[in-house]
Amino acid sequence: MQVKLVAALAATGLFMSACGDKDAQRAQADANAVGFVPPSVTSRLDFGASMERRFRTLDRNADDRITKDELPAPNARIKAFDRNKDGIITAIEWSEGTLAWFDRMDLNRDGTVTSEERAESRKR
Ligand SMILES: [Ca+2]
Ligand SMILES: [Ca+2]
Repeated sequence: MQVKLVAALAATGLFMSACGDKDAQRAQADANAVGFVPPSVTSRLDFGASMERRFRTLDRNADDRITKDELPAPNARIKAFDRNKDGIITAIEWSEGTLAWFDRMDLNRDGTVTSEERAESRKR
């Protein structure tokens, strides 16, 4: 009797969590469909750190420079980081460029970029 009850509860639990997953998946699919991005706040430090990781990923031969062959696709924003226009983005050009980009998005200059600021800067 006891065992049966536990099994029944476990089965119910499994059933419910399966349902929950489905609901979450559907919610995610709906969100993707309308291009919804959950509200977020990004600090300058976090942004810098994630851009640093991005640089390391792009710099496949780890020579602290992103060369044309390391760029996934022609990208106007990344090209603009190349201040001396030698076709190579150095680690310094990258960090200055990405932080300047962050500062342009940080409309109220409080050191964080909210999803609203991000959306607003995309419109400009
Ligand atoms: Ca490189
Ligand atoms: Ca350069």
